[in-house]
Amino acid sequence: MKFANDFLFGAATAAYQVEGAWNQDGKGMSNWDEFTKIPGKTFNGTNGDVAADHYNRYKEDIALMAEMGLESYRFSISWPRIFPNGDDEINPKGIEFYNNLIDECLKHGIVPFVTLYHWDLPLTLEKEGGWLNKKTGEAFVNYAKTCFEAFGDRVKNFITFNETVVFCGSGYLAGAHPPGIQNDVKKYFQAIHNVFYAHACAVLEYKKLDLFGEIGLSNVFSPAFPVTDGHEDTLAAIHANEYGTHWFYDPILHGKYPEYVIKRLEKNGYLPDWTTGELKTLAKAAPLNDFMGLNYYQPIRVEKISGEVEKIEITRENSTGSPGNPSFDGYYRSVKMDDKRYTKWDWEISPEGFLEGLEMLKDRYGQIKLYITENGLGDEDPIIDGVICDIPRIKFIEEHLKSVKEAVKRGIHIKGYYAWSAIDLLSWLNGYKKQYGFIYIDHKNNLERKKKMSFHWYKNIIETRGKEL
Ligand code: 8VR
Repeated sequence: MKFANDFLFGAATAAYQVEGAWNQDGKGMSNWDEFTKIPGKTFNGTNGDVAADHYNRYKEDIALMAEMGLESYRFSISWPRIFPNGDDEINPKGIEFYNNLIDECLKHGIVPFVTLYHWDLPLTLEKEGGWLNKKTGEAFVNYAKTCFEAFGDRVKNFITFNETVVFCGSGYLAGAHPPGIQNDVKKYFQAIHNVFYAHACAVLEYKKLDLFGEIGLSNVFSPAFPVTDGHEDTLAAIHANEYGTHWFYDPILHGKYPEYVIKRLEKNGYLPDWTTGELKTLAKAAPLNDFMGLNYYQPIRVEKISGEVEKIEITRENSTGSPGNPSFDGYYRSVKMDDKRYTKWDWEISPEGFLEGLEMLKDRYGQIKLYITENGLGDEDPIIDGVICDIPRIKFIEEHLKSVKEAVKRGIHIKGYYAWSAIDLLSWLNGYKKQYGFIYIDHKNNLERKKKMSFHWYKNIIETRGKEL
């Protein structure tokens, strides 16, 4: 079986991680421009000031993507490039840059797939309370509308938000992302709701414009599985899926939050402040949502915690996806298992968990249109005689594409696959050490681009539409 001709083989990036040019052409400061300069927050103090300098070298990069045969490029727009202060004045140079980037993609027959919010919030808005302030949501909708009007004639796929669980969880529970707040559960749930309400409003605005494209959101997809089939661990997995998956998918796809979680949040005083009007808007926007983007890296394995709740010691390392943390309410703990495979950063490698998770999603949400908007392997790629031998990455993507193929065969509606990442880029907290790309960036040699082994491999997969998988 081959992948259908309208299935998109793509790759992704995010503005802060690739663009650099942090203060070029009138761009405003983002929360990340500030946060990465605080000592101890990132690996070796790395930041995105220059990153891969994609802002200045996008033509070269798109040409390489075209050479690889890429059918679609998922990138994000930097909000502070468009609105340096978050709202009020538009920066025409920002609009111009993304017009050029989009046109460059189209020139090469690459479908631009645009994320509006991949975590770089205008600093002015962060200072006024960030996602806890409902004004940020209003500013987002204005920014989104500006993008729809400026780019919506050529961009037919918009993702509003990338991984709400990560920027809210890392921002208000782990303190590892801006605004760097730790263990504030109430704020965590409030921020998530404000984001989802902004998403719903943006969807409604988009539909008003009749641009005949599609709009959706990208969520982390990390299905939870119990470590044993015992009753307690099974309960732990139900609990984890309710808080980690349903809480993030239900409001988008069903237009309401899951009862199970609402009840518990009410009891603990964590329920967000929301209005009936906001809840109605979620319900109104849900059926207009065209697709769901899934960022799949790993499942989580969980066990029920019995007895005393352990204190969560948050470090930069354990806040970025590796197992070992109890849930914030001390109900379950994520664990590393002896019989599973892990990356160098302790992320589990599980194409089986991917497939099983996709079945779980189908059971709950039915036949919704899905895009795999991220999937990939973070590694330190060996260079042997000048060749970047990223064989583990090839293996990783191959195994996961096989799961996608099998899912499609079973009737799951997946319309595209975006490897994370198109080119090597800045990892938010792990610097340039953790690589994901098909294209290597030589930081010692003027950011020169080099094709990795996976570049050639992916080119062949695309050319043959995954026939051999
Ligand atoms: C996703 C994010 C993306 C990347 C990839 C890989 C990190 C990284 C944490 O959660 O959307 O921006 O972020 O995962 O991992 O290393 O930068």
